[in-house]
Amino acid sequence: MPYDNIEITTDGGVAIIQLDRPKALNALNNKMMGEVADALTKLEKDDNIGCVIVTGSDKAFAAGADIKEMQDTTYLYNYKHDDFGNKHCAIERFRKPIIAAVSGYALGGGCEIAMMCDFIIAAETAKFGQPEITLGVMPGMGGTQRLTKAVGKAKAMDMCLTGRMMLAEEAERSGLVSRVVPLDDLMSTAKEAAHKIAAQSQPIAMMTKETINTSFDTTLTQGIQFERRLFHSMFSTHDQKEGMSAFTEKRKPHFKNK
Ligand code: DAK
Repeated sequence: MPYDNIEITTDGGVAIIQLDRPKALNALNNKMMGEVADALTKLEKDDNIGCVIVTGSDKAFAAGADIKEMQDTTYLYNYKHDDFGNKHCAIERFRKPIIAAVSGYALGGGCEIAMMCDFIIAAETAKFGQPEITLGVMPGMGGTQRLTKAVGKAKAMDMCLTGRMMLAEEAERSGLVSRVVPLDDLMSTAKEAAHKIAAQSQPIAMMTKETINTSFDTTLTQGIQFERRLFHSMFSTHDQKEGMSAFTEKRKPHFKNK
């Protein structure tokens, strides 16, 4: 899969999407977002892939949307085309587990893309921020909503209104990231987590992700009902029988994704 702005590598059941515009600190332009969307569409169809990692460089996960590309666009252009909007939805819509491995700047759209992933593993060098207000705009890919749900109103208001950055330690304390590790350990930690996920039953992992995400859009009662229905449905799978048999037989399960 040759792309100009991202690199894809696979390692067993894990695919890594590396954002690769180093001269612009991985600023997200239309082409890059199109490539990410295309890659995710293919990875979702690829039965061998059970988990995806999105990462950047040591210096920048992504320093936001490409300001130079968007500065002269107009309201009508953005409203009619919504290129960026449609493309970023590929990450939101991706149904398999997806992890963001963040080092350096994750700003603006970069922070928003990381938050679209299922969880974020951060290097000690990570810096998160929604500095759009300093450009005369505000977050436009879900930042006002996802950041608030992740870190609460006080910190979301603080970050979006002042544009300040949050370092890795504060991000972990606030619930934005699941783990912070030394930079040298970032990719090995992310890969270990991704391999662990890819070794599980794919449909069960997808249903688990879908169920957790449902909690953001529904009442507790409806969410619990949704969980119970999917839980019941899991007993129609081979992998439930295999997982429980393996436990009682004291062996490793061999999931078949069915
Ligand atoms: N866009 C374009 N170029 C960028 C960039 C960006 N976001 N960030 C950095 N670069 C470029 C710089 O212009 C510079 O290029 P040259 O001048 O060398 O050609 C190169 O990357 C290196 O950057 P610096 O020289 O500035 O590096 P420093 O280490 O001094 O500073 C920095 C690093 C990350 C603190 C700084 O670069 C910075 O403040 N960058 C901008 C951060 C930012 O404001 N990000 C938010 C962007 S707005 C939408 C929805 C959402 C969005 C857009 C559309 N729709 C639904 C349509 C999202 C908007 C945003 O994300």
